[in-house]
Amino acid sequence: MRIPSEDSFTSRLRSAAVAARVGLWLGICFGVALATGLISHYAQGDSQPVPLPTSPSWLYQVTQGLHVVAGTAAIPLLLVKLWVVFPKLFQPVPRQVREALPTALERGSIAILVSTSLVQLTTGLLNVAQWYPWGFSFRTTHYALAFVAVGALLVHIAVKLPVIRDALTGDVDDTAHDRPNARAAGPVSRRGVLVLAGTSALAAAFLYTAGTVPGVGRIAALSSRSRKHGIPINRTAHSARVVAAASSSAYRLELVHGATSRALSREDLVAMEQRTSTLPIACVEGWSATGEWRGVRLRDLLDLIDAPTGRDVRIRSIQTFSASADTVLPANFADDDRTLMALELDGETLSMDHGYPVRLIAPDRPGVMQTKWVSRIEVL
Ligand SMILES: Nc1nc2c(c(=O)[nH]1)N[C@H]1C(S)=C(S)[C@@H](COP(=O)(O)O)O[C@H]1N2
Ligand SMILES: [Mo]
Repeated sequence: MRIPSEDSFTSRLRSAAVAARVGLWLGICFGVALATGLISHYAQGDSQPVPLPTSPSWLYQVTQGLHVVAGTAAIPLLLVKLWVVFPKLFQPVPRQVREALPTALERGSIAILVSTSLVQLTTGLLNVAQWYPWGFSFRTTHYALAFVAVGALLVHIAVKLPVIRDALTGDVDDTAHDRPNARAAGPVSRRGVLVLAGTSALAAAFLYTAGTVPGVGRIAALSSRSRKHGIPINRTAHSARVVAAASSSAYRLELVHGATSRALSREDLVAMEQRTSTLPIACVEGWSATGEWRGVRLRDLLDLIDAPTGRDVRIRSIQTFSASADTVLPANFADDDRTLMALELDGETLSMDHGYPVRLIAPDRPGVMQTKWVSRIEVL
């Protein structure tokens, strides 16, 4: 088989004018994904030097929804962009060292950009589909690679800036930056390619993440989950192996503050003053759903063990092997009046899959840290 040369690609659709426009949209998607991703990563950290706000309660729902929508929309855009610039892969390497070095740097940065982007988008996509076929921590890897991708993207933009500026200010049918051979008309116009790229980006984002939009969750293709009380179930009690302990009459919720401690049965919790909070669960995987939760205010429980306000609180689950099993609830979340140890959801006893006997529900908190099957609350 003969390796093609740059000149063997003759379509005038593979042009700087198209690449720059699709690249601009892709850049916007990456920017949104980076900003919202940093928020999510920070919110999931063990401690936040600057505390995040608890209001509005839907803020994380919006930022994480945007994160997944931006990432999903980027997939068709990246595919179109790669198709458009594909001939560049076959550009001859300059002979002179003086020219070869910048070319090598530029191509190196593009190789890094393309490969990290593909890994980021693929692993993100699988994450939304709740399929984790790898052995590394998704969050750590996704976070680290984001910086590599953005670094390479900045180099790429800097190198191409003159062409980008020209292409974006000129007409889409302008041929100034075309390769001399790229003269053949395509099956559609350049505008047609852009419309196609834009519509598939929107369609992908919608189909894949419709779970974030109230009311249309049921048509979400891969992000669909089984539901009870209209709220998806991310991990069942059975797969978390908590059924026996959660349904046992020996279950107690332990409250610990230094030497002071209490152990409450579910009946003890039911006997306390019950409060209602309407709050969303906003999963890092993009879906979110709002429920009416009823249960005991966390602050009321902390008062039982004389915990002062302003203290972080460690929340443990009956479940032992999970990122959600042991997390820290920052002080401003613990003291918020809406933060509950929920016993009911939408007027019914909490189902086993939603965290029976009792679960944490706090405003503006990543879903992954809304601990189900809570067994212990410790003041730090
Ligand atoms: N103990 C425990 N709590 C957990 C989880 C878990 O796997 N184990 N999953 C978390 C995740 S990722 C989300 S999005 C929410 C989902 O809550 P739901 O299943 O009631 O909708 O619970 C969180 N709490
Ligand atoms: Mo989640």
